[in-house]
Amino acid sequence: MESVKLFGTWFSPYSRRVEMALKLKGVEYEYIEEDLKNKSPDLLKYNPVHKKVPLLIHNGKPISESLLILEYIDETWPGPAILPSDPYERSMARFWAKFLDEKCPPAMTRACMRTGEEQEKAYEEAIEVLTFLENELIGKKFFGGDTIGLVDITANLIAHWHRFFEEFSEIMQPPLITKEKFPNICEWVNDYTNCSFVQENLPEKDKLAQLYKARIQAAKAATQ
Ligand SMILES: N[C@@H](CCC(=O)N[C@@H](CS)C(=O)NCC(=O)O)C(=O)O
Repeated sequence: MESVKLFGTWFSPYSRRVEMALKLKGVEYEYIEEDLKNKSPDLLKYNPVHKKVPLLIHNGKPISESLLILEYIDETWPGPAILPSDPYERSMARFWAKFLDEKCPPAMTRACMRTGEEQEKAYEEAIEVLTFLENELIGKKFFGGDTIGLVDITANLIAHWHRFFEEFSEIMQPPLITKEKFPNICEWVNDYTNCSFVQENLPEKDKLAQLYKARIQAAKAATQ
């Protein structure tokens, strides 16, 4: 009997990516909610390098790092493909997924949470990053084409989490993601969040809003 365990945290866009991929493939799994302030012995044992969620344990074998887990899921279970089969398209999907991880969170969170010159610089960086993504969506419904793929799953932060940063960051004027500036991204957010397996795996709005409100206030208090 196959055993699939996922160690995650409800508010983590990284662990939600893995849940989306497992749901997309129809894989049954046991979900274990981690308290990141008091990490479980299993998390420390099976992810000793990073000590982070998500952590997938398949038949006793651990896999960490969300992008690697997504590829593992795609190669292990049948069902809708997460990565394209064409080698060039595969490498492009990996390129944009890596770009999203490396470039988006730093610029977008600093644009919402910092002040003064640092915030202005991060805002400009975030516009640049989002413009690349806007152009990637020209003529496409999803980053993956007609269906959701690796880049769409990776971009869940932009689709859901980002709006809470914007909402509670009074310093972010003008707003970052608008229909006027990024029409393709806004349409993508709508199509993406309307897919049932995505919707089922997004954290509850009010709970997430409270968490980010508290984080943004704490970040502001620390800089005053
Ligand atoms: N690069 C990792 C990032 C995962 C990550 O940052 N996880 C956070 C939760 S959102 C975590 O476990 N943090 C615990 C810590 O930093 O001690 C991935 O893609 O899986």
